[in-house]
Amino acid sequence: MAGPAHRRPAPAVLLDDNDEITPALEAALRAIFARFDADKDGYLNVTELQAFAVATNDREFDQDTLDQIQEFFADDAKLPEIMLAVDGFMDMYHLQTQSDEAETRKDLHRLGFDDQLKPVVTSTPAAATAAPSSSS
Ligand SMILES: [Ca+2]
Repeated sequence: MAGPAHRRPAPAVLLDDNDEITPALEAALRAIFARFDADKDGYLNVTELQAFAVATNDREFDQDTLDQIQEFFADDAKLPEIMLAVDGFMDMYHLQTQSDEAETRKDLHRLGFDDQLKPVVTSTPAAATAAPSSSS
């Protein structure tokens, strides 16, 4: 079938029929977690969480949000220190996506993923010169 050269496929599904995180979303979330786990210890501490918050929402988490993360998502074995493991990070996004999928999509865009949950390469000069620019 003839069509436009650049068809836009439907956005990737975030939750499957059982309301579970799809493999595509899980892969994106794991990549995001790894990006913000600056010291690579497998946890997001408060400093790393705040870097994530600023990148996603332009502001740090307030104390209420930190309290919720501590209560519901942080690793129990690390309390009272807030240490968010990747499983807790998944749970956090699972809940958010169930209640507000658009918010998760907005976060993913902010964090450099397209509708297909593929990383968007933006800032390397090589890619910029290789890709022909198109006016829209
Ligand atoms: Ca860390």
